[in-house]
Order: sequence, then structure tokens, then C-alpha cells
Amino acid sequence: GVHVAEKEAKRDYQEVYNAIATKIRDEDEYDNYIGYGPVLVRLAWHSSGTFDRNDNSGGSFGGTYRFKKEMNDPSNKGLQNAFDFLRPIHEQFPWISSGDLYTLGGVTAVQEMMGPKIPWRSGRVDQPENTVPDNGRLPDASQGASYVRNLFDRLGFGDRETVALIGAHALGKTHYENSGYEGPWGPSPNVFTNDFFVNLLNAHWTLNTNKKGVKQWDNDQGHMMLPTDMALVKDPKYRKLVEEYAKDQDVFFRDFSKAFAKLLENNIKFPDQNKPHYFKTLDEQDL
Ligand code: DDH
Repeated sequence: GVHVAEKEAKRDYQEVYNAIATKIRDEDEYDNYIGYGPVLVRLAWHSSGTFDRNDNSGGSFGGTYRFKKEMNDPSNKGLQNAFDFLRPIHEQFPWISSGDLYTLGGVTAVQEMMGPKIPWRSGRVDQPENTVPDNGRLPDASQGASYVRNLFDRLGFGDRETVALIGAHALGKTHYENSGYEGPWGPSPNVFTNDFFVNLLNAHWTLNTNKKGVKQWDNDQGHMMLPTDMALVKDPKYRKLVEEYAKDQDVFFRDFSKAFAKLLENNIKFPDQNKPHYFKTLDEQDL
């Protein structure tokens, strides 16, 4: 009816994008001036990365991160900051679903941090608490290449997509209080680049046991790598891809965009007429 059509017409996702992007720009002091970009990318990933293609459970569709059981998954420590950041946005745009908001937050953050355009589709629908997936589906950073390969296979990703996705570790940092690891991966944690791959190949890494008793790789610039990151240069198939992305940012941007869009849409059947949005950055709108 007319009401539905009118309501639909008011669903301007670029407006939501702009509200998120403006708040990222305004609240730039978060996490010692890294800002909210990285933690928003991580929320988009963790709210999608529960997917299991064996039984089609989990994934971003139901917006189930909002329930305590998922929020309190030890793997999700620190993401409360992203949730709290998005709360006033959700009050401003109450018509957007939780799953759409969490994924759009990540898309906005990647683009505003000068990353590639990410095609994004709307239409996720909040699902009840009994659909929250069990804890423990998100990756354990202390593991090696075969673990990483199995986990990303569960999500429906091959080697190329896996390595591209983990390139998001150019962004943000690890925090003792969240994961037991500490430090940024590289020199520009709030700019989306292929630095993760460059740094992984070129820096001199030593394995240390940190103050929390956790093993991480460190270089002399104050950067770190997780054991799962280092697995990408130890495994010969992964290493080839790391070398390719280190050499060619454009290829990395193209592959990341495709793989991240797929991650955010895993397990969702969008109707054919539901075309992806390509959002303009604040810069492109002179805002
Ligand atoms: Fe990650 N990640 N991630 N990650 N991740 C952490 C932080 C960030 C793993 C472990 C950690 C991806 C894959 C993996 C981001 C994006 C992505 C932290 C630190 C750990 C630990 C949390 C903390 O202490 O605050 C592991 C293991 C994997 C793996 O796949 C093997 C992927 C695929 C992405 C993605 O976005 C596509 C981002 C961004 C951060 C920085 C967050 C922040 O607050 O800063």
C-alpha cells in the first residue's frame, strides 16, 4: 500500500552512511586518535563471521550481535565500543535493521579510511534470541595456516579471499584488555592500505611472550603480528598471495572489496531487484 511505499522511500541509506561517517570524523579521539573506523570494521566482520555453511546458521542477517550471549562471546571483547557508537545512529534511523546497521558501519568505515568502494545491500531482518549462534565460531589467533584455511572454508572462502580479508589488519590494533595481544600491525592504523602485506614481508619479526603471557610477533617499530597473521607467510600458497597484494594495491583493493561484500552477505538471499548501493564518501559530497 501507499504507506509501505512512502516508508520505503524514506529509507535513504546514504543518509545513514553520512551520519556514521560524520560521527567517525567528529569523535576522532577514540583509542588514542585512531578513531572508530577499525572497531566498526571489526564489528561488521564479527557479526557476519559466525556463519557456518554446513547448516546455514549464523551470519549478519538476524543482527544477533545485539543479544548478550553473542556480545559476551570472549572473541567479541572490545566491540561494545562500536555498538555504543552506533546506538545514537540507530535512534536517529529506527527503521534500519541491526544487521544492516552493523554491516553498513563497516562499509562506511572502510570507505572513509580511503579504502575501496564496497557494494552493500539492505534487507537484513532482526531475528529473535533463539537464533543466536553458539560462542566460539570466530578465529583463534594463536593458530596456524591449516586452522585458518578450515575456518575460512566454513565461511565459504578460498585462499585468495582469505588472505585479502585478513589484509584488514592494516587497521586498528590489538589491546591487552580485549584479546591478550598488544599493539598495531603497522604505521597508519586508520588508513586503509596494503601495508599489512608489505610489513609482513619486509619487517624483521621476533616471537615474544608478552606481559599477558601470550605469544606474539614484534618488530623494532612497535608493530605486531598474530600467529595467524604470520601463518600467511609460512604457508607457501598463502605467501604467494601476500606477495601479490604487497606489490599491487589495486589488486588488493579489488579483491578485498569483493570478499568483504560477500562476507557481509553470506547466507542471505537478496531479491533480484535489490541492487547494491555504492555510497559516496563525505569527501566526494564536499561534506
Ligand atoms: Fe582481526 N583481530 N582477526 N580481522 N581485526 C583483531 C583486531 C582486528 C583475528 C584476530 C584479531 C580479521 C581476521 C582475524 C580486524 C579485522 C579483521 C584482534 C585484536 C584480534 C585478536 C582485538 C583487540 O584486542 O582489540 C584473527 C585470528 C583473524 C583470522 O581470520 C585468522 C578479518 C577477516 C577482518 C576483517 O575486517 C575482514 C580489525 C579491523 C581489527 C582492529 C580492531 C580495533 O579495535 O582496532
